[in-house]
Amino acid sequence: MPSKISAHLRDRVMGAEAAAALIAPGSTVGLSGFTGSGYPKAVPLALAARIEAEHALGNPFRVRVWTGASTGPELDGALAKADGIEFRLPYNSDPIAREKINRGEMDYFDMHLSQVAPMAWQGFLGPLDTAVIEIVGIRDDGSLIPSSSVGNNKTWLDRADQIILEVNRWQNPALEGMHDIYYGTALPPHRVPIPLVRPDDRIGEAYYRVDPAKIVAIVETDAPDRNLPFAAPDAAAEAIAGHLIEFFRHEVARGRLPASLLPLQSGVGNIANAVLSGLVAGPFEAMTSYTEVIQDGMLDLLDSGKLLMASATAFSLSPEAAARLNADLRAYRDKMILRPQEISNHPELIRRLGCLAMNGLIEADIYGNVNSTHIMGSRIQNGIGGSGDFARNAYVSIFMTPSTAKGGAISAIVPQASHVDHISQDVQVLVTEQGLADLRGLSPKQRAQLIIENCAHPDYRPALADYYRRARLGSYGQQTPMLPGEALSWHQRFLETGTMRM
Ligand code: 0RQ
Repeated sequence: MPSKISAHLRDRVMGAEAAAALIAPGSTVGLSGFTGSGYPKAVPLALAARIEAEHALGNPFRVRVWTGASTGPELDGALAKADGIEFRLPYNSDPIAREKINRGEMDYFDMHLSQVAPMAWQGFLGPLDTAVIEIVGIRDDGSLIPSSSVGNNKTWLDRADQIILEVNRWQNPALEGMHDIYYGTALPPHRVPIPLVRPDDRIGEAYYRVDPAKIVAIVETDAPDRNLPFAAPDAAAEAIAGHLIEFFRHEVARGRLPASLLPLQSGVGNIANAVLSGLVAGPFEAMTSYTEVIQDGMLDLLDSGKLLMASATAFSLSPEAAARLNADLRAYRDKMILRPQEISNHPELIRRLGCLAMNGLIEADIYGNVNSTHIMGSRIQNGIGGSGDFARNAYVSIFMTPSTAKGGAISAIVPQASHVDHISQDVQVLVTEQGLADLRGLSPKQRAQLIIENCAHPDYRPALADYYRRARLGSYGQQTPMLPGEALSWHQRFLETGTMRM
């Protein structure tokens, strides 16, 4: 099937190499892509090849990369491997880029996803030279049909000096009409309320607007999204899902949640996906979702009829789920809305809708400060992503994790978090396979007792209780008792011996 490209732009169709040649060394490139969907698949590869060729000649060539969130091996992987990324924002999960960042060879600004587009508009991030955006097609009126993620595409198209489009035939034409691109954002002092009051409200347009004069290249592609398999839920994930469903049931019984719950936000990772699958068997009906990505568990929930609709900015599916979705996209289309990430993650909307935020973590301390990003305080895993947008503004902010990592050598509950993404005020419920700690309304000392008793692994519980008891005796202050010389000793022990165990 030929690509859908309006006739008046056909003269700008070219190969990926010719398009990549239009990107200058040292320039800033804003690319589409969010959790492995909707990213350009040909131009970044061609750019990486060009960078490698220039490096072989001894010529410096790196670019600054802005995206929606994580992308795929053809983008972050290839450019990082070519040593072609000088600076990157926001969320990254590519292993090669992660390695470069952790070796100090690539600068990375890990920022709240809702803030990327506004900050670009505010001029805080500097100028944007080129946008490289995957789309499904170009309509006769010049508007663009969005692909499987929206991310920051609207902003990159608006802000960039020049635009390269990748029209991907692999993407399902039935995506057309699924998107809701809101053009009502403005800079202070001209901001007005965003008129979205239900997760299924449509407040924008189904297409991107674009200035045709800025389109310098159109590249046709036919390549799949990076769809990674999810691990089948293990016993820990199932236990976490069980505790959470019991908590929701209790909240409904107390009249603190409606029987259909409130719009669900579910984070990235296997645990979050397992919780969604757990809700398929749970007692709640007529649920909705206002979240960042639609993952396998969300599709299962839609199929079960228990979830009425899902609003997000991107798909994040396993290959099987992507095939299932694509085979029947028209049937799903009325139940899904993809929006710009500044809207899917907007604090105003998350607070208004009263989202139930459920996110994974790396470690939490006994007071409920959460580290989502840095292993042993310094090595980046992925990034804060949208977890901060949702956690601070949620109706209930829930974090969940297995109580240990690396085969039990690491306790996910520690005396002090080695890095803090979410302060204790933004962490209201903590869940591990051991149990759930409802921290709402509790003082730091009350939180510590509950977290140690309910969430810590039995192998680490006595040592945590002992630390806390001694901190109560020897701390400088008694609001949040701590022993500064010992608080990070568990991490130091791991670095020296390979385990946090005594
Ligand atoms: O490493 O792959 O090398 O074994 O971290 O851990 O257990 O697979 O967990 O997939 O649920 O991800 C926080 C990373 C959890 C994710 C995080 C190691 C562990 C493994 C992954 P290996 P798991 P998950 C909001 C959602 C931030 C962004 C966000 C994340 C790897 O949830 O990136 O929330 N969150 N966005 O071994 C050392 C520890 C560890 C540890 C785990 N304590 N110490 N290593 N690991 N805990 C936006 C949306 O709505 C999408």
